Amino acid sequence: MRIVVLAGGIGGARFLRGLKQAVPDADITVIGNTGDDIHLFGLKVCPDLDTVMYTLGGGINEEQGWGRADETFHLKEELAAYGAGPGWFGLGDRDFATHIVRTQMIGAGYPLSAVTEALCDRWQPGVRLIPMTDDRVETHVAVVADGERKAVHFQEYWVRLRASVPAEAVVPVGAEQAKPAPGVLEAIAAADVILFPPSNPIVSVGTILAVPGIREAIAEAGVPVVGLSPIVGDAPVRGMADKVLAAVGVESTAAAVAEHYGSGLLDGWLVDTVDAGTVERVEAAGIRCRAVPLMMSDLDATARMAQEALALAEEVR
Ligand code: GDP
Ligand code: FO1
Ligand code: CA
Repeated sequence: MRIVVLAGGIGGARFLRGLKQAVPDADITVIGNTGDDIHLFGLKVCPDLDTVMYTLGGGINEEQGWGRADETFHLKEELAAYGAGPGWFGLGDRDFATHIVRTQMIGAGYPLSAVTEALCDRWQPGVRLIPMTDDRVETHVAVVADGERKAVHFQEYWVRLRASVPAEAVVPVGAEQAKPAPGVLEAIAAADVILFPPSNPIVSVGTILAVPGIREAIAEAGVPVVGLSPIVGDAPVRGMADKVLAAVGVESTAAAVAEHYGSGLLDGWLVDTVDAGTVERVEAAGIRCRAVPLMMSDLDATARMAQEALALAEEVR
């Protein structure tokens, strides 16, 4: 079975671990969000691609959900001693090596998709990981801080400001001009099923869908498209989805997120059992909906979520 998954970072990566356990023989292609990417110290950092690669490859810091296990921060401390910032972004020594290799290869002329493939040669994530685009896309968030309206990089909004100020708009800068990376549209066209993991619907899946051609290819693939809600009990399980949903005028409920994707894109939607009361509302929007446990508390629970998503895909096929 050929499965295509549109993934952000932690939510996407953890779901993928469960999916791999649920269907070990599946041929899984992951289209990764690159809107979170940031250039720091002359290096290109791709948090969501790295989170997927490290999580599936066994190198992730499990408690944190991002960055490397067994990490140290000597380089960051040395940079800070020179006054070289930003100090608010925690790049570890082991992680730095990834960004150095990536930046070196990009400088040598390789596209990000080829670089990601090379990095995955080491990590062997057991899926084909493709960035949504080889072009530069950066999510910016419009905020009002100190009485002034300004746009900040998504990482600055999330990591430096801790999403403590309201987001007024979310803009995937560069997305309109971006082209899907080689292999993205081909994987979608060849898929037997397309899954939206419980990733952020705005700054993860939404950014991938903002690359011209990707949304259209999914809608036209003619195969079941099934998503799992990242919103449980009217709040994100972790992260700032509520803040960025508010910025686009979508309430933080599992049903509203399904409606935001819409029946033109989604065929099936899983909500958590605590949100069973919203199943009818989602179905009224033309999207088949089931309530099942959606907490990725351990690998087995996550594998069951993946099984439920695939079962729903068969129902709507
Ligand atoms: P990020 O790029 O690291 O923010 O990760 P993603 O975009 O892939 O996923 C973030 C989303 O995952 C958040 O909106 C969370 O609510 C959701 N999430 C995290 N853990 C769980 C879980 O156990 N169950 C569900 N349903 N959603 C989760
Ligand atoms: N998240 C943080 O909350 N603080 C950090 O200092 C931080 C550093 C960091 C470095 C590399 C990397 O791949 C991810 C990192 N993240 C950090 C996570 C990153 O902000 C993610 O993009 C968000 O969690 C949302 O996707
Ligand atoms: Ca992300």
